[in-house]
Amino acid sequence: MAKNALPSAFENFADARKEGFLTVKNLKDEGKKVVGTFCAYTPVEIFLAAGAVSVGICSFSDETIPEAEKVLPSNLCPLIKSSYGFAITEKCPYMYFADLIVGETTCDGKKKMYELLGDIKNVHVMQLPQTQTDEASIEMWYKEVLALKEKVEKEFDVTITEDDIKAAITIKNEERMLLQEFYNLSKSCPPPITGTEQLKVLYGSQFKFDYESKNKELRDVIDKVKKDYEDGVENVSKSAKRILITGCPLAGVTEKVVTAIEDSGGVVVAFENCIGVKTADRLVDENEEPYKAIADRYLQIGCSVMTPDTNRYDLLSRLVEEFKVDGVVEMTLQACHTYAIETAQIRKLMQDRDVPFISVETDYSTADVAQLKTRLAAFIEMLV
Ligand code: BJ8
Repeated sequence: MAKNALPSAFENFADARKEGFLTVKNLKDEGKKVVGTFCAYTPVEIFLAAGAVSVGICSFSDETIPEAEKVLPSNLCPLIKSSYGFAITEKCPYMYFADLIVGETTCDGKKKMYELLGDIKNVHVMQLPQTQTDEASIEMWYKEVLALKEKVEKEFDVTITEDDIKAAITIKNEERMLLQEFYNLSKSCPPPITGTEQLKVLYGSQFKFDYESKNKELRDVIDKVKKDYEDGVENVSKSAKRILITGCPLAGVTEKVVTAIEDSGGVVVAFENCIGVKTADRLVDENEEPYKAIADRYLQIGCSVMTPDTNRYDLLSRLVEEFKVDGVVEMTLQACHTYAIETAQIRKLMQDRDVPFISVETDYSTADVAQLKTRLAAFIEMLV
């Protein structure tokens, strides 16, 4: 079996977050505005249309949690503590450079943290409805999207024209279609790449701020992976068990879950989490009124903060079929009540489809690496 050498374009994504620090600093020096975002519900087309750079500032390391715990309760989701910790310690360059931070009323922990963050940073909070189908929620979110446009125009002293917003929708849709094409490569049996490799591109692509060159790099990586596969290069064993990961956002230290799976005879073929399929699956309708189309698209993202979370269930049902998964691993972060409670519904959903399911709870420490490995190895071992 020939071993696949990682295409060079692939490696371009591996250190994108770190390399992006300097890029953002340079962009700031050139006078660009920077917007920090926390959630998949944030309509980034508005920042793009305003000529600003947007960057995800959710943090995935335990480095600043002790500082955060001087203010926040220790029994709180590590993503919230870590992100707040990076803000107060000024250790995250993206957070530091952000002229504006946009959050949404998603879970209780995040929305209360934004109030504290507002004391030290320029924070705008969008009121996110908790349901996705009733007219009042749809109308409310549309108004929130329009309010964000006005806020950005005022803050950055720009006017977003109809052409600006339409161009932003088009280029962001292009990125989504390329990401779809990329992760859909793993529908093949065996998949052409490991989950660790897939994650590098999905996560790294968030930290590339020039959309034209990013989309070109995505095109390159897709073409190279495809060509290697067609040439018979086998990067993943045919016997590897095909795993879908769902649950809380996964990156940084929580990649320990992916490592545990892939060191135990599994291969992650799909990430349903934020940074994975759920953020790229739906396009903004380019034939509708732009802000209505943006509002409609974002509100339909499946996340446990919604009640009921039907779109997550529908997406998961589709993905387990399309990616021919052998098992589903859910990762929840400690003290994330919405995902932890929804585990019961996801377990039932998978039982009804005869798909083996396991849920693991973790945090941003490395103390549970061995325990995760034991549990996930046992899960993969029993997959037929
Ligand atoms: S769309 S997943 S990014 S809300 S912060 S809910 S882990 S307790 S991040 Fe999220 Fe938007 Fe949904 Fe995605 Fe739980 Fe922690 Fe809250 Fe969290």
